[in-house]
Amino acid sequence: MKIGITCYPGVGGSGIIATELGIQMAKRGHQVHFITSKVPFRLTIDHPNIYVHQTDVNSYSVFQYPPYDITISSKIAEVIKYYDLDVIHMHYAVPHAVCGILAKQMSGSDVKIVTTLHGTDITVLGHDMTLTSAIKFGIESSDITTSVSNSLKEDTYRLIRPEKEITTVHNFIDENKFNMSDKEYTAAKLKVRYGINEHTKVIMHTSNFRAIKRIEDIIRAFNIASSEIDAVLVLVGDGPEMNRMRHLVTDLGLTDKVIFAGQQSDVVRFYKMSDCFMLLSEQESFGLALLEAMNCGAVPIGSTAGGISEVIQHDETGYITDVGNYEQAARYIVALLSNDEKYKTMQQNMLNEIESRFKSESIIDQYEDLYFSLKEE
Ligand code: GMT
Repeated sequence: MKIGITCYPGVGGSGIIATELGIQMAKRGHQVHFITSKVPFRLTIDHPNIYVHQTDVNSYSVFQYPPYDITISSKIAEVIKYYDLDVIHMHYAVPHAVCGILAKQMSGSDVKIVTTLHGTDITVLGHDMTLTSAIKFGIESSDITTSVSNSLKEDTYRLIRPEKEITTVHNFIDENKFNMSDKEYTAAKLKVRYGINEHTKVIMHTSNFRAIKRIEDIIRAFNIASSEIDAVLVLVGDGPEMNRMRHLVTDLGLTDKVIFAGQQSDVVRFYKMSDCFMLLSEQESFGLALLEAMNCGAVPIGSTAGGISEVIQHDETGYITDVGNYEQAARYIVALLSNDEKYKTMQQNMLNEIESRFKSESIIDQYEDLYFSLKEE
């Protein structure tokens, strides 16, 4: 099939899923066209079935805002027409599903539209009444709408009330990249680089440092737990909360135990160095970083937000804490990292769970079946 993909190309789970799906579809013999404002950051392979169409958004001074949505719609329309695409897969209802619908009309083609909801479009923008109509329109006018978790699907029905079936297709990871191979060696090397002792436990978090990630809770939980266990906290990424978090770490007297590693292009090394991965967000449709970290052997502690409990089975493959309850999170850190036997059991359960529920091949099959079902219509 000929498939167009539009996503936000920067660092972020939705762009990663869109890119990885495109790569895997290309490997399965489909022709894949990325239509984006930049080359997606995880698109690091060169494959004859992959085409990248980049749009430049003009910012003429007469326009108050750069016309991203119209520009990308116009580009999608060109690609639909020129390559006679069968399907366009839009990541996010707003703006991309709406752009896809506009592009289809501009192109005059019968191209089918698949839209995947990733979270921010619903759980954050869904509360903004000025966008509700656009989100609903994007969902209802797509031929197929998918959601990355059951929780996000339920939130979408509750907040947007679309008259449309939504299919859950969970996120997945590239197991060739995120895995346990060379874990000990990679960890040892990176520990030396960061001055971390060989036997010190490593707790990690990575995100875009937005307030909804509640990194403060992670730092406060670590502060309590670190009085009982020998551990460091490694924070990877950057964003609006960075400054506040640096101050908090200083105020708590934790500068020797918290490492701000900043934005990293190769985050796998950090997952492999980690014993535990924390994601205590107040909203999280899925938490792709959890899955990446887990397959690299880091046992997770997550919050009850959104789809996190579809990824972690409490007390079996990790722990789940109530949003905001950092004291509870601290108890779980200690329970996990002070009992080697329990840790090993959980780690093994976690690896088995990913293999049985989130195997990339079976998730990609689900998307491919959806594409094929549209071709047969
Ligand atoms: O987590 C973010 O803030 C980034 C955001 C994005 O646009 O990439 O992530 C969303 O999509 C990911 C891929 O489906 C999910 O794993 C994240 O949970 C989701 N983020 C939120 O729901 C806040």
